[in-house]
Amino acid sequence: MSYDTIEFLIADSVARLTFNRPKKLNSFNVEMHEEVRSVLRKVQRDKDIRSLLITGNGRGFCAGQDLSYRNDSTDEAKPNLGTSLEKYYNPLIRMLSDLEVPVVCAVNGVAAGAGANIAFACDIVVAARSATFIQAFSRIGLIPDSGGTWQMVHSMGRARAMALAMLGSELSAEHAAEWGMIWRCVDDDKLQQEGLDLAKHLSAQPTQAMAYIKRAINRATTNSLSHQLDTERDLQELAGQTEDYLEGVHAFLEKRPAKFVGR
Ligand code: T3D
Repeated sequence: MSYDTIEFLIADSVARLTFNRPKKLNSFNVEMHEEVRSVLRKVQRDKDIRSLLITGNGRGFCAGQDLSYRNDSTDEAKPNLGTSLEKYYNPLIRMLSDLEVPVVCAVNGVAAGAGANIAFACDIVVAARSATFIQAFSRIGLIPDSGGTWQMVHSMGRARAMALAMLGSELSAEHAAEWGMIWRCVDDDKLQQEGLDLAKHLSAQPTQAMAYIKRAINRATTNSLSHQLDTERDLQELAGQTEDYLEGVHAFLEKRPAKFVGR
């Protein structure tokens, strides 16, 4: 299938989604939302896909909402941005967070507005050293959305979150890594290989355990310790019933590398 606003490839159990509106710094219009949603559904359904890599074409990763589609608003006919979030951005963030395969994000350039928060919603984020993250919302009279307020407060703390949101200042990839927003940054020319290597590595891991790890870590941000212990018990019970757990134990005892099948 071909797409107008994205590229989508599957090879060796790794799906690769590339935002592809480079002249607009890969900002989102409705068509792009629909295409992205359709491939995320495919990733969720297709049990042969065991990891997802997201990146962008051109010099930007994603500049959030395409503002040229907001240009015709007048005092009489303002777009309802709550509806836009409910219909497009919130389902996208929920899908990324609920996907049962690891999602690697390779941030190739500026990630602004919802674009930054889409990156932060992925599971392992690597960024090119020259990439920047900008909560650009306040620059146009909006508040961070697409989970940005939640992600920032949980990862970098209230003081930094408040300043970034209010000032709309650029956060360098290096600071994003230091502040716990992303896994790490790498030299620009190493980024795509690094992202692909991570996605390939993850696609050979025990996929069910990856899904349970994701669920446990995501729940830990809001659960009490007691509740989290229950969550770990329930998910460990499920992990212990997988073929991959048996394989992992056998491989360890036989002193050989494990060959996980994702079940
Ligand atoms: O509306 C709703 O549905 C609610 C949901 C909102 C979610 C949001 O994401 S709101 C926030 C929207 N995004 C922004 O406010 C960011 C806008 N972009 C920028 O501030 C800057 O472009 C950047 C800081 C990201 C990068 O700056 P710079 O100087 O490197 O690039 P540039 O020259 O500004 O942009 C390059 C081109 O991309 C340019 O087009 P041109 O002049 O070469 O034809 C620019 O207009 C275009 N572009 C960049 N971002 C957007 C965009 N076009 C439309 N929408 C964009 N968001």
